[in-house]
Amino acid sequence: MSVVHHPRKMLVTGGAGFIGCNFVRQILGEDPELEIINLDALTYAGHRISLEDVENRHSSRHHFLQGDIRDRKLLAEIFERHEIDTVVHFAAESHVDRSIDGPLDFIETNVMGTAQLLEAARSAWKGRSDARFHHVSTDEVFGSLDENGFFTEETPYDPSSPYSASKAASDHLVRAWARTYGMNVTISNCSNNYGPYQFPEKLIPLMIRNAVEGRPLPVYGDGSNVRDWLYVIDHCRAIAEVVRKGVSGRTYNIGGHNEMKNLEVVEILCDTVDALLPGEKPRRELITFVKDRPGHDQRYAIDAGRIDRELGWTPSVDFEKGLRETVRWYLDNEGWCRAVTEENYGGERLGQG
Ligand code: NAD
Ligand code: TDX
Repeated sequence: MSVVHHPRKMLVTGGAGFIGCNFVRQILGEDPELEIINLDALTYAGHRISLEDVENRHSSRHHFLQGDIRDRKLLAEIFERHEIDTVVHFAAESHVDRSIDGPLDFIETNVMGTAQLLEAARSAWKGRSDARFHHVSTDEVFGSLDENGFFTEETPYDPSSPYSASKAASDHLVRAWARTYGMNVTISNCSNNYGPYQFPEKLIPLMIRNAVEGRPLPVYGDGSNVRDWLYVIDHCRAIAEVVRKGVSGRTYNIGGHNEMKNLEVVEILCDTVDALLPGEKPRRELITFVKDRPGHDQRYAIDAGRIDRELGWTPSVDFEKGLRETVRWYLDNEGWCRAVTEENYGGERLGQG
């Protein structure tokens, strides 16, 4: 049934990570009546510094709590004390390469953590239909495409990596809680995000950083793998639409209409860095082909027709513009990059199995 949902007390999990911090910043700016409890364990990927401006600007409506989604007692206290009416669940281990090196953390957080959160919501909400649980997921649950076709909401699940298998499991749990307990849930599966505050282990920020510092740009395999790039601000707008207007029990695919081979992405990045920060040699010379990722999905492409038809959402930021903004943001925020990586990531290759 289509009923507009008005979030008032929102529990955001993983709101100190890349997409979560952008979401919190955006939705608090848009909705002056919304209050957010931001629960994040601050793993290597989550940093308070990504929320500095949010905490200054919205101190009365943004409450940060450091804690783990697997901590059921903490969750119960949060639901009770803050009278949560909406959950937007981002918290996850999110990097495919790390899931190849150490899959169990992914099962713990992505599967068990989601189950704990669902149970906490079920027990606090007791069948309320006006409280909503939104689960943020990925197109990687659908596996890999060859050169044809798109993932729709009906595409069968066929995950390849421990990361995508754990996200697939969490999607199934959310649907099961809707069918079995009547919980009001929505799910979104989106393509690769890029933009400000992304931890520099992922392709785009890693390449920007390496290009700026004159280090090799490691392209896996022959660089022909295709991803559909979505600007994080567009993604956050889509999530807000689904939370407010999505049909209970329904899944929405979110994509950028922007398929590109990895090698092309890296080349455009090199040219963008060259234009904004001219160097002695073209950065394309730093491109280095390296051993492929085990189980590397060849192509992802999203059919985002449902969210367009039903909720009127389409991506608005074109890739070259989004990438320019992103490169500029990383150039202007080298201090952020240093702060989030200094203790735990030096740009080394991850995920060789
Ligand atoms: P991220 O790794 O940048 O952030 C994840 C956040 O979750 C971090 O702040 C981390 O501290 C927190 N966290 C991890 N384990 C936790 C735990 N046990 N308890 C509480 N907090 C915990 O990830 P992201 O890129 O912002 O992704 C957010 C969500 O979106 C994830 O669920 C991911 O699967 C999904 N997603 C991401 C992309 C993408 O391109 N980045 C694409 C599709 C879907
Ligand atoms: O150094 C690299 N070289 C390279 O060629 C890295 C880090 C990646 N790659 C390739 C692998 C992928 O084909 O670039 C592509 C993008 O890689 P990632 O940035 O690691 O993203 P991906 O594996 O596609 O997963 C991302 O999108 C879906 C997010 O990390 C997931 O959280 C999300 O669910």
